Amino acid sequence: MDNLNDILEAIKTASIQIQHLIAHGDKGKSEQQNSTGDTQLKLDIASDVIIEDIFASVPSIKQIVSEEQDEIKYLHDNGEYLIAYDPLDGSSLVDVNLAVGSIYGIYKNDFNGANIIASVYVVFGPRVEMVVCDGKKVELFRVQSDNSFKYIKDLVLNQTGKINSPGSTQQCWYPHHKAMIEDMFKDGYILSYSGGMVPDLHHILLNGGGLFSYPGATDKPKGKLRQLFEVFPFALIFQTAKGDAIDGQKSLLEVPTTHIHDTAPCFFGSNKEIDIVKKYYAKR
Ligand code: FDP
Repeated sequence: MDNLNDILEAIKTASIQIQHLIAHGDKGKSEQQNSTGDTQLKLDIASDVIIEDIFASVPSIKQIVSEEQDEIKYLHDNGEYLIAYDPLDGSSLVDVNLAVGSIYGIYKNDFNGANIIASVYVVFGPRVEMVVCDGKKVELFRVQSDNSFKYIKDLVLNQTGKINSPGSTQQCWYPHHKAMIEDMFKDGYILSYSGGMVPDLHHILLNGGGLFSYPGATDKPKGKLRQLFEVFPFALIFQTAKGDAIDGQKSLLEVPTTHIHDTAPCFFGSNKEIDIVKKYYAKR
């Protein structure tokens, strides 16, 4: 990750500022909506400004695009990296004091799944933790009392796990999806779903396995989670951690992107659970 070190340092600096903002900043709603139509919280906007200001001083960054904005921004002509980020995923959970996170996908040449080369996410929970993936390994770091990030361990998934984390509105699930989730519970899987993608996926990674799903459904046939900011960064992490990430059949990193805010149905998990998804989705 050597040539990405400046970016990693920038993310660390931004994360410490965002941590302070979450703890002490204004939690109210703004007057603005983002391009997906969500009313932005003042925390979303302030986190976005923190990250953009810090990335603006990193010469290796060519372009950035934020989940909170409509357009790609051009930073440094000679930069090599393109970064798509969600400054504060699950921000509405701050009000009820649940964990939230920031997600960063680092791309080369173009924003699409085939070009993602690294990803980082930061969980703001009882502790602040950062997970870094360079496509070869997945490393966990934890923020210390002096705001430094201490390496804890590499994250590797087992072949199977216990957690089932099923997203989207149940009454909108297609029958094959409903059958799959119900059969998994009958087989002994345990429900875990906080409504924040970052802590929900972090839980599976730290527990060594399970399944997180946000499927296509009758209300949202292409799912809800955004490819560039949420889906591809976690797909790289799950694949590198010896699990997998699919859209129901194929690898999520093969899903084409035609617009920066495109979404995709998505399934992240350990290998046994991803095989279960393939089996039920082949039957549909
Ligand atoms: P949120 O809308 O609260 O920002 O990215 C969107 C996200 O949260 C994910 O973090 C989370 O997994 C998902 O939406 C939750 O969606 P549902 O409310 O439909 O369960």
